[in-house]
Amino acid sequence: MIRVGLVGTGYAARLRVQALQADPRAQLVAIVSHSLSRTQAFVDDYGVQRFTSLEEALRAVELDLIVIATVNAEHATLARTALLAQKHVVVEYPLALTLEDANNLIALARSQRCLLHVEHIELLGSLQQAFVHNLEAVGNVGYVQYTTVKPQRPAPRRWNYQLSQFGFPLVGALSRLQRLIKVFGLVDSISCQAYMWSVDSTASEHHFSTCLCTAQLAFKCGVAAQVTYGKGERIWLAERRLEVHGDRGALHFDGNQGVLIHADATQTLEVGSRRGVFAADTRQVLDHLTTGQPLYIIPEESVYALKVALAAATASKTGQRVHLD
Ligand code: NAP
Ligand code: BLA
Repeated sequence: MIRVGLVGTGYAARLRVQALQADPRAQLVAIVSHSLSRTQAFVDDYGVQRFTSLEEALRAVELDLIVIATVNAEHATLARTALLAQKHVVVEYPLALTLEDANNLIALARSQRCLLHVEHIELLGSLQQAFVHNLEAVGNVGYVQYTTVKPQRPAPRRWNYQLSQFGFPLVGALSRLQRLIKVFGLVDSISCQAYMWSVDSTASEHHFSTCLCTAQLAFKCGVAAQVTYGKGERIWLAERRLEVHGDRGALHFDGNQGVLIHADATQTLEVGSRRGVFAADTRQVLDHLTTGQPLYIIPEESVYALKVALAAATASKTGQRVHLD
Protein backbone atom coordinates (compact mmCIF):
# COMPACT_ATOMS: atom_id res chain seq x y z
CA MET A 1 0.00 0.00 0.00
CA ILE A 2 1.43 3.37 -1.03
CA ARG A 3 0.65 6.03 1.56
CA VAL A 4 0.11 9.39 -0.08
CA GLY A 5 0.31 12.97 1.14
CA LEU A 6 -1.29 15.56 -1.13
CA VAL A 7 -0.43 19.27 -1.20
CA GLY A 8 -3.20 21.51 -2.54
CA THR A 9 -6.98 21.48 -2.69
CA GLY A 10 -7.71 22.95 -6.14
CA TYR A 11 -8.78 21.46 -9.46
CA ALA A 12 -5.73 19.25 -10.02
CA ALA A 13 -5.71 18.14 -6.35
CA ARG A 14 -9.36 17.07 -6.50
CA LEU A 15 -8.75 14.94 -9.56
CA ARG A 16 -5.76 13.37 -7.80
CA VAL A 17 -7.96 12.54 -4.81
CA GLN A 18 -10.48 10.81 -7.07
CA ALA A 19 -7.76 8.85 -8.85
CA LEU A 20 -6.13 7.78 -5.59
CA GLN A 21 -9.45 6.75 -4.05
CA ALA A 22 -10.19 4.59 -7.08
CA ASP A 23 -6.91 2.66 -6.89
CA PRO A 24 -6.51 -0.08 -4.25
CA ARG A 25 -2.71 0.29 -4.34
CA ALA A 26 -2.84 3.78 -2.82
CA GLN A 27 -4.15 5.29 0.36
CA LEU A 28 -4.56 9.04 0.76
CA VAL A 29 -3.38 9.67 4.29
CA ALA A 30 -2.66 13.41 4.57
CA ILE A 31 -3.67 16.62 2.92
CA VAL A 32 -1.72 19.86 3.20
CA SER A 33 -3.52 23.16 2.72
CA HIS A 34 -3.22 26.81 3.74
CA SER A 35 -6.88 26.75 4.58
CA LEU A 36 -8.17 24.40 7.22
CA SER A 37 -11.76 25.22 6.28
CA ARG A 38 -11.20 24.15 2.67
CA THR A 39 -9.86 20.78 3.76
CA GLN A 40 -12.89 19.99 5.91
CA ALA A 41 -14.68 18.39 2.97
CA PHE A 42 -11.70 16.12 2.33
CA VAL A 43 -11.64 15.13 5.98
CA ASP A 44 -15.38 14.47 6.01
CA ASP A 45 -15.44 12.63 2.69
CA TYR A 46 -12.21 10.67 2.84
CA GLY A 47 -11.12 10.58 6.47
CA VAL A 48 -7.66 11.95 5.76
CA GLN A 49 -5.59 13.96 8.22
CA ARG A 50 -5.05 17.63 7.42
CA PHE A 51 -1.98 19.78 7.94
CA THR A 52 -0.98 23.34 7.22
CA SER A 53 2.58 22.49 6.17
CA LEU A 54 4.31 19.59 4.48
CA GLU A 55 6.94 19.49 7.23
CA GLU A 56 4.20 18.99 9.81
CA ALA A 57 2.63 16.17 7.80
CA LEU A 58 6.01 14.47 7.34
CA ARG A 59 6.61 14.59 11.08
CA ALA A 60 3.17 13.28 12.02
CA VAL A 61 2.43 10.45 9.61
CA GLU A 62 4.21 7.76 7.61
CA LEU A 63 4.12 8.65 3.93
CA ASP A 64 5.64 7.07 0.83
CA LEU A 65 4.61 9.50 -1.89
CA ILE A 66 3.99 13.25 -1.91
CA VAL A 67 1.79 14.69 -4.66
CA ILE A 68 2.36 18.42 -5.17
CA ALA A 69 -0.70 20.10 -6.72
CA THR A 70 -0.37 23.63 -5.47
CA VAL A 71 0.72 26.93 -7.07
CA ASN A 72 3.80 26.85 -9.31
CA ALA A 73 5.98 29.11 -7.16
CA GLU A 74 5.86 26.54 -4.35
CA HIS A 75 6.68 23.42 -6.37
CA ALA A 76 10.46 23.47 -6.03
CA THR A 77 10.59 24.09 -2.27
CA LEU A 78 7.97 21.43 -1.56
CA ALA A 79 9.63 18.87 -3.83
CA ARG A 80 12.95 19.51 -2.11
CA THR A 81 11.39 19.07 1.34
CA ALA A 82 9.78 15.79 0.30
CA LEU A 83 12.92 14.41 -1.37
CA LEU A 84 15.09 15.33 1.62
CA ALA A 85 12.65 13.28 3.73
CA GLN A 86 13.26 10.38 1.30
CA LYS A 87 9.76 10.42 -0.21
CA HIS A 88 8.77 9.79 -3.80
CA VAL A 89 7.43 12.91 -5.49
CA VAL A 90 4.81 13.64 -8.11
CA VAL A 91 4.57 17.29 -9.06
CA GLU A 92 2.23 19.04 -11.48
CA TYR A 93 4.11 20.96 -14.18
CA PRO A 94 6.26 23.05 -13.99
CA LEU A 95 8.77 21.35 -11.69
CA ALA A 96 10.28 24.73 -10.78
CA LEU A 97 10.39 28.32 -12.01
CA THR A 98 14.17 28.34 -12.51
CA LEU A 99 16.49 25.94 -14.28
CA GLU A 100 18.83 25.86 -11.32
CA ASP A 101 16.09 24.67 -8.95
CA ALA A 102 14.88 22.12 -11.49
CA ASN A 103 18.34 20.63 -12.08
CA ASN A 104 19.07 20.52 -8.35
CA LEU A 105 15.86 18.57 -7.78
CA ILE A 106 16.75 16.01 -10.43
CA ALA A 107 20.15 15.51 -8.80
CA LEU A 108 18.58 15.29 -5.34
CA ALA A 109 16.01 12.69 -6.45
CA ARG A 110 18.83 10.62 -7.91
CA SER A 111 20.97 10.77 -4.78
CA GLN A 112 17.98 10.01 -2.54
CA ARG A 113 16.91 7.17 -4.87
CA CYS A 114 13.40 8.53 -4.99
CA LEU A 115 10.99 8.92 -7.87
CA LEU A 116 10.61 12.46 -9.17
CA HIS A 117 7.78 12.61 -11.68
CA VAL A 118 6.53 15.77 -13.37
CA GLU A 119 2.96 15.41 -14.62
CA HIS A 120 2.39 16.30 -18.29
CA ILE A 121 -1.23 15.33 -18.86
CA GLU A 122 -1.21 16.89 -22.34
CA LEU A 123 0.84 13.88 -23.47
CA LEU A 124 -1.80 11.44 -22.22
CA GLY A 125 -4.84 12.89 -23.96
CA SER A 126 -6.45 11.89 -27.21
CA LEU A 127 -5.26 15.00 -29.08
CA GLN A 128 -1.64 13.94 -28.64
CA GLN A 129 -2.48 10.40 -29.72
CA ALA A 130 -4.24 11.59 -32.88
CA PHE A 131 -1.37 14.02 -33.58
CA VAL A 132 1.32 11.33 -33.23
CA HIS A 133 -0.58 8.56 -35.03
CA ASN A 134 -1.34 10.68 -38.08
CA LEU A 135 1.99 12.46 -38.39
CA GLU A 136 3.42 10.08 -40.98
CA ALA A 137 0.44 10.67 -43.24
CA VAL A 138 1.39 14.33 -43.82
CA GLY A 139 4.93 13.52 -44.99
CA ASN A 140 7.81 15.78 -44.03
CA VAL A 141 6.58 18.40 -41.60
CA GLY A 142 7.64 21.97 -42.36
CA TYR A 143 5.48 24.15 -40.14
CA VAL A 144 3.36 23.75 -37.02
CA GLN A 145 1.06 26.24 -35.40
CA TYR A 146 -0.33 25.63 -31.94
CA THR A 147 -2.68 28.16 -30.39
CA THR A 148 -4.49 27.98 -27.06
CA VAL A 149 -6.11 31.25 -26.06
CA LYS A 150 -8.97 31.75 -23.65
CA PRO A 151 -11.09 34.82 -22.88
CA GLN A 152 -11.72 35.37 -19.19
CA ARG A 153 -13.73 38.41 -18.11
CA PRO A 154 -13.17 39.69 -15.55
CA ALA A 155 -9.75 38.13 -15.14
CA PRO A 156 -9.61 36.45 -11.73
CA ARG A 157 -7.26 38.01 -9.20
CA ARG A 158 -5.78 34.64 -8.58
CA TRP A 159 -2.36 33.04 -8.61
CA ASN A 160 -2.57 32.01 -12.25
CA TYR A 161 -2.79 35.71 -13.20
CA GLN A 162 0.29 36.56 -11.17
CA LEU A 163 3.73 36.33 -12.73
CA SER A 164 5.43 35.59 -9.42
CA GLN A 165 3.13 32.61 -8.76
CA PHE A 166 2.45 31.29 -12.26
CA GLY A 167 5.81 32.10 -13.84
CA PHE A 168 6.43 33.46 -17.36
CA PRO A 169 3.35 32.42 -19.38
CA LEU A 170 5.07 29.62 -21.29
CA VAL A 171 6.63 28.36 -18.05
CA GLY A 172 3.25 28.09 -16.28
CA ALA A 173 1.74 26.71 -19.49
CA LEU A 174 4.74 24.48 -20.16
CA SER A 175 2.52 21.80 -21.69
CA ARG A 176 2.20 23.89 -24.87
CA LEU A 177 5.92 23.51 -25.54
CA GLN A 178 6.20 19.96 -24.18
CA ARG A 179 3.53 18.71 -26.58
CA LEU A 180 5.68 19.72 -29.55
CA ILE A 181 9.09 18.93 -28.03
CA LYS A 182 7.96 15.36 -27.33
CA VAL A 183 7.35 14.94 -31.07
CA PHE A 184 9.95 17.14 -32.78
CA GLY A 185 12.82 16.92 -30.26
CA LEU A 186 15.48 19.52 -29.53
CA VAL A 187 15.08 23.20 -30.28
CA ASP A 188 17.78 25.13 -32.10
CA SER A 189 16.53 28.66 -31.45
CA ILE A 190 13.51 30.60 -30.27
CA SER A 191 12.11 34.11 -30.49
CA CYS A 192 9.15 35.31 -28.49
CA GLN A 193 6.85 38.25 -27.91
CA ALA A 194 4.99 38.49 -24.62
CA TYR A 195 2.33 41.11 -23.93
CA MET A 196 0.98 41.60 -20.44
CA TRP A 197 -1.73 44.02 -19.35
CA SER A 198 -2.14 44.78 -15.67
CA VAL A 199 -5.50 44.66 -13.94
CA ASP A 200 -5.87 48.44 -13.63
CA SER A 201 -3.60 51.39 -13.01
CA THR A 202 -3.89 51.13 -9.24
CA ALA A 203 -3.74 47.36 -9.04
CA SER A 204 -0.89 45.40 -7.65
CA GLU A 205 1.82 45.14 -10.28
CA HIS A 206 1.86 41.42 -9.75
CA HIS A 207 -1.57 40.71 -11.20
CA PHE A 208 -2.26 40.89 -14.90
CA SER A 209 -5.60 41.01 -16.66
CA THR A 210 -4.36 39.49 -19.91
CA CYS A 211 -1.28 37.71 -21.11
CA LEU A 212 -0.63 36.96 -24.74
CA CYS A 213 2.56 35.20 -25.60
CA THR A 214 3.70 33.97 -28.97
CA ALA A 215 6.94 32.10 -29.65
CA GLN A 216 8.62 31.03 -32.87
CA LEU A 217 10.64 27.84 -32.51
CA ALA A 218 13.17 26.40 -34.91
CA PHE A 219 13.56 22.71 -34.10
CA LYS A 220 16.87 21.00 -34.87
CA CYS A 221 14.99 18.54 -37.10
CA GLY A 222 14.07 21.46 -39.38
CA VAL A 223 10.47 22.01 -38.28
CA ALA A 224 9.39 25.61 -37.65
CA ALA A 225 6.64 26.16 -35.09
CA GLN A 226 4.62 29.01 -33.73
CA VAL A 227 3.14 28.57 -30.26
CA THR A 228 0.61 31.07 -28.95
CA TYR A 229 -0.75 31.08 -25.41
CA GLY A 230 -3.05 33.69 -23.97
CA LYS A 231 -5.77 34.25 -21.43
CA GLY A 232 -7.76 37.05 -19.91
CA GLU A 233 -9.80 40.12 -20.68
CA ARG A 234 -8.29 41.14 -24.02
CA ILE A 235 -8.81 37.75 -25.58
CA TRP A 236 -12.12 37.74 -27.43
CA LEU A 237 -12.29 34.31 -28.99
CA ALA A 238 -11.47 30.97 -27.38
CA GLU A 239 -9.19 28.90 -29.59
CA ARG A 240 -7.58 25.52 -29.12
CA ARG A 241 -5.99 24.77 -32.45
CA LEU A 242 -3.09 22.62 -33.64
CA GLU A 243 -2.07 22.69 -37.31
CA VAL A 244 0.65 20.52 -38.79
CA HIS A 245 1.71 21.25 -42.36
CA GLY A 246 3.66 18.59 -44.25
CA ASP A 247 4.73 18.10 -47.87
CA ARG A 248 2.01 15.49 -48.47
CA GLY A 249 -0.83 16.90 -46.38
CA ALA A 250 -1.87 18.60 -43.18
CA LEU A 251 -3.38 17.86 -39.82
CA HIS A 252 -5.79 20.35 -38.37
CA PHE A 253 -7.25 20.03 -34.89
CA ASP A 254 -9.76 22.56 -33.65
CA GLY A 255 -11.07 21.82 -30.17
CA ASN A 256 -12.18 18.21 -30.32
CA GLN A 257 -12.52 18.18 -34.13
CA GLY A 258 -9.68 16.87 -36.24
CA VAL A 259 -9.09 16.48 -39.97
CA LEU A 260 -6.34 14.93 -42.04
CA ILE A 261 -6.09 16.83 -45.31
CA HIS A 262 -4.61 15.41 -48.52
CA ALA A 263 -4.71 16.85 -52.05
CA ASP A 264 -7.52 14.50 -53.06
CA ALA A 265 -9.37 13.81 -49.80
CA THR A 266 -10.11 15.01 -46.31
CA GLN A 267 -10.59 12.53 -43.51
CA THR A 268 -12.23 13.26 -40.18
CA LEU A 269 -10.25 12.23 -37.11
CA GLU A 270 -11.86 11.30 -33.85
CA VAL A 271 -10.50 13.20 -30.88
CA GLY A 272 -12.12 12.32 -27.58
CA SER A 273 -12.62 14.53 -24.55
CA ARG A 274 -9.83 15.53 -22.16
CA ARG A 275 -11.27 13.54 -19.31
CA GLY A 276 -9.33 10.95 -17.42
CA VAL A 277 -5.80 12.26 -17.96
CA PHE A 278 -5.00 12.93 -14.29
CA ALA A 279 -6.27 9.42 -13.48
CA ALA A 280 -4.05 7.96 -16.23
CA ASP A 281 -1.04 9.83 -14.85
CA THR A 282 -1.77 8.62 -11.30
CA ARG A 283 -2.18 5.02 -12.52
CA GLN A 284 1.15 5.13 -14.33
CA VAL A 285 2.89 6.43 -11.21
CA LEU A 286 1.44 3.60 -9.11
CA ASP A 287 2.40 1.07 -11.82
CA HIS A 288 5.91 2.45 -11.79
CA LEU A 289 6.23 2.33 -8.01
CA THR A 290 4.81 -1.18 -7.72
CA THR A 291 6.20 -2.91 -10.83
CA GLY A 292 8.99 -0.64 -12.09
CA GLN A 293 7.20 -0.01 -15.38
CA PRO A 294 8.69 3.08 -17.08
CA LEU A 295 6.67 6.28 -17.01
CA TYR A 296 5.57 8.22 -20.12
CA ILE A 297 7.95 11.07 -19.35
CA ILE A 298 11.16 11.51 -17.40
CA PRO A 299 11.85 14.72 -15.46
CA GLU A 300 14.80 15.60 -17.72
CA GLU A 301 12.34 16.02 -20.59
CA SER A 302 10.20 18.41 -18.57
CA VAL A 303 13.29 20.35 -17.53
CA TYR A 304 14.36 20.62 -21.17
CA ALA A 305 10.96 22.15 -21.97
CA LEU A 306 11.48 24.50 -19.02
CA LYS A 307 14.82 25.51 -20.51
CA VAL A 308 13.09 26.35 -23.80
CA ALA A 309 10.35 28.29 -21.96
CA LEU A 310 12.95 30.32 -20.06
CA ALA A 311 14.78 30.97 -23.33
CA ALA A 312 11.46 32.31 -24.65
CA ALA A 313 11.27 34.61 -21.62
CA THR A 314 14.77 35.91 -22.36
CA ALA A 315 13.93 36.34 -26.05
CA SER A 316 10.83 38.37 -25.21
CA LYS A 317 12.77 40.58 -22.83
CA THR A 318 15.71 41.24 -25.14
CA GLY A 319 13.89 41.19 -28.45
CA GLN A 320 16.64 38.84 -29.68
CA ARG A 321 16.39 35.30 -30.96
CA VAL A 322 17.91 32.91 -28.40
CA HIS A 323 20.01 29.93 -29.49
CA LEU A 324 19.91 26.88 -27.25
CA ASP A 325 23.03 24.81 -26.79
P1 NAP B 1 -6.21 25.83 -8.36
O1 NAP B 1 -7.46 25.09 -8.65
O2 NAP B 1 -6.21 27.31 -8.39
O3 NAP B 1 -5.64 25.36 -6.95
C1 NAP B 1 -4.47 25.95 -6.44
C2 NAP B 1 -4.11 25.33 -5.11
O4 NAP B 1 -2.93 25.93 -4.60
C3 NAP B 1 -5.18 25.48 -4.10
O5 NAP B 1 -5.45 24.16 -3.78
C4 NAP B 1 -4.56 26.18 -2.91
O6 NAP B 1 -4.69 25.28 -1.83
C5 NAP B 1 -3.09 26.25 -3.22
N1 NAP B 1 -2.51 27.58 -3.03
C6 NAP B 1 -1.38 27.86 -2.39
N2 NAP B 1 -1.09 29.16 -2.45
C7 NAP B 1 -2.08 29.74 -3.14
C8 NAP B 1 -2.35 31.06 -3.55
N3 NAP B 1 -1.52 32.07 -3.25
N4 NAP B 1 -3.46 31.28 -4.28
C9 NAP B 1 -4.30 30.28 -4.59
N5 NAP B 1 -4.08 29.01 -4.23
C10 NAP B 1 -2.98 28.74 -3.51
O7 NAP B 1 -5.05 25.38 -9.34
P2 NAP B 1 -4.91 24.04 -10.22
O8 NAP B 1 -5.50 24.31 -11.54
O9 NAP B 1 -5.35 22.89 -9.44
O10 NAP B 1 -3.34 24.00 -10.41
C11 NAP B 1 -2.48 23.44 -9.44
C12 NAP B 1 -1.23 22.94 -10.14
O11 NAP B 1 -1.60 21.97 -11.09
C13 NAP B 1 -0.48 24.03 -10.91
O12 NAP B 1 0.88 23.78 -10.81
C14 NAP B 1 -0.93 23.82 -12.34
O13 NAP B 1 0.05 24.23 -13.27
C15 NAP B 1 -1.06 22.31 -12.35
N6 NAP B 1 -1.92 21.81 -13.44
C16 NAP B 1 -3.26 22.05 -13.40
C17 NAP B 1 -4.05 21.57 -14.43
C18 NAP B 1 -5.54 21.80 -14.47
O14 NAP B 1 -6.22 21.23 -15.32
N7 NAP B 1 -6.13 22.59 -13.60
C19 NAP B 1 -3.47 20.85 -15.48
C20 NAP B 1 -2.11 20.63 -15.46
C21 NAP B 1 -1.35 21.10 -14.42
P3 NAP B 1 -4.79 25.72 -0.34
O15 NAP B 1 -5.20 27.16 -0.27
O16 NAP B 1 -5.81 24.78 0.19
O17 NAP B 1 -3.41 25.50 0.18
C1 BLA C 1 -4.19 23.05 -17.72
N1 BLA C 1 -5.70 24.45 -16.38
C2 BLA C 1 -4.46 24.04 -16.73
C3 BLA C 1 -3.50 24.72 -15.92
C4 BLA C 1 -4.20 25.56 -15.09
C5 BLA C 1 -5.56 25.38 -15.39
C6 BLA C 1 -3.62 26.51 -14.04
C7 BLA C 1 -2.00 24.57 -16.00
C8 BLA C 1 -1.44 25.71 -16.80
C9 BLA C 1 -1.79 25.59 -18.28
O1 BLA C 1 -1.24 24.70 -18.94
O2 BLA C 1 -2.59 26.41 -18.76
C10 BLA C 1 -6.65 26.06 -14.75
N2 BLA C 1 -8.34 25.41 -16.44
C11 BLA C 1 -7.94 26.06 -15.31
C12 BLA C 1 -9.06 26.74 -14.73
C13 BLA C 1 -10.13 26.48 -15.57
C14 BLA C 1 -9.66 25.63 -16.66
C15 BLA C 1 -9.06 27.57 -13.48
O3 BLA C 1 -10.33 25.21 -17.61
C16 BLA C 1 -11.48 26.99 -15.37
C17 BLA C 1 -12.53 26.52 -16.02
N3 BLA C 1 -8.84 22.20 -16.40
C18 BLA C 1 -9.90 22.68 -15.67
C19 BLA C 1 -11.13 22.29 -16.31
C20 BLA C 1 -10.77 21.54 -17.43
C21 BLA C 1 -9.32 21.51 -17.48
C22 BLA C 1 -12.49 22.63 -15.79
O4 BLA C 1 -9.79 23.35 -14.64
C23 BLA C 1 -11.71 21.00 -18.36
C24 BLA C 1 -12.00 20.05 -19.00
C25 BLA C 1 -8.49 20.86 -18.43
N4 BLA C 1 -6.49 22.20 -17.91
C26 BLA C 1 -7.10 21.18 -18.53
C27 BLA C 1 -6.15 20.45 -19.32
C28 BLA C 1 -4.91 21.08 -19.13
C29 BLA C 1 -5.17 22.17 -18.23
C30 BLA C 1 -6.45 19.23 -20.19
C31 BLA C 1 -3.60 20.71 -19.73
C32 BLA C 1 -3.26 21.71 -20.77
C33 BLA C 1 -2.83 21.08 -22.07
O5 BLA C 1 -3.47 20.14 -22.54
O6 BLA C 1 -1.84 21.58 -22.63
